[in-house]
Amino acid sequence: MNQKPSLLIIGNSNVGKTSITRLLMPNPRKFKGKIGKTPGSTLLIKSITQENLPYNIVDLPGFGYVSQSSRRRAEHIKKQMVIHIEKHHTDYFFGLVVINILRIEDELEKYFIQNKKTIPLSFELVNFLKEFQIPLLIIINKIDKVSNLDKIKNIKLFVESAKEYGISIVHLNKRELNNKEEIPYLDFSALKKTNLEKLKKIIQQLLNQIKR
Ligand SMILES: Nc1nc2c(ncn2[C@@H]2O[C@H](COP(=O)(O)OP(=O)(O)OP(=O)(O)O)[C@@H](O)[C@H]2O)c(=O)[nH]1
Ligand SMILES: [Mg+2]
Repeated sequence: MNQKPSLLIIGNSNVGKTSITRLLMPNPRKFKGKIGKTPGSTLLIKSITQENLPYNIVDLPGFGYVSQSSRRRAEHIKKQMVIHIEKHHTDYFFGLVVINILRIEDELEKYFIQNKKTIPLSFELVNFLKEFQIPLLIIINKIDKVSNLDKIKNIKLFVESAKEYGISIVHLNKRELNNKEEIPYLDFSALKKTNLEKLKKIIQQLLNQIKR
C-alpha cells in the first residue's frame, strides 16, 4: 500500500494545474499528464506518484465552468470534486488552489460586482477546503501574461474582495507562521518558473511538519 501523503492541486480548467504538477516532478519526462490544448483535459481523479517524490499529487478540476463544456458537465465535475474531498481530506497535507490572474477581474465582475448574492467560485472553493483544515496556498498563476502594474492591481482586487467573504489573504512572504486564519498566496508563473523555489520550499516545510 502507498503510504505517502498527498498534495492537492485544484482549480478551474486551464489555469495551469498540470503544468505546476509537472514542475514538481523529479522526472517530468515520465509523467504522462497532458498539458491541455483543450480545456478540461484533466477529468479522472488520479493520484500521481513517482519514486523520488516524497508525496503523491492529485490534480483536481475545481468548480468550473468552461464555455466549451456544458453546464451539466460542470455540475457533475463539481459534485465529483466535493465527494472526493469529503472522502479523502485526511490524505492531504497541503492544498494548492490555482487561479489564473487573467480571470480575476472577469470572475469578480460576474459574481461579485454585478450580482452581490453570488459568491465568486474561487472564494467558495477556499471556504469549502478550509472546513477540512487542509493548509492552503493560493497560486496566482500566469503572471508572465500581465504587466507588473496589472499584476498588483488584480491581486489587490482579489485580496480586497476576499475580505468581504471573511477570507483574509496575505502574501506568503508576509504571513505570520502558525496564523491559521490567514491564507497565503503566491504570484507564480509555471511558464517562467517564477517563485517555483518558494513553492517547493513551503511544500517541504509542511511535509516536515507532518513527519514530526
Ligand atoms: N503564459 C503562461 N501559460 C501557462 C502558464 N501555466 C500554464 N500555461 C498554459 O496554459 C494552458 C493550460 O495549462 P494546463 O497545465 O494544462 O492547465 P490545467 O489547469 O491542468 O487544465 P485542465 O487539465 O484542463 O483542467 C497550457 O497551454 C499551458 O501551457 C503560465 O504560467 N504562463
Ligand atoms: Mg490538467
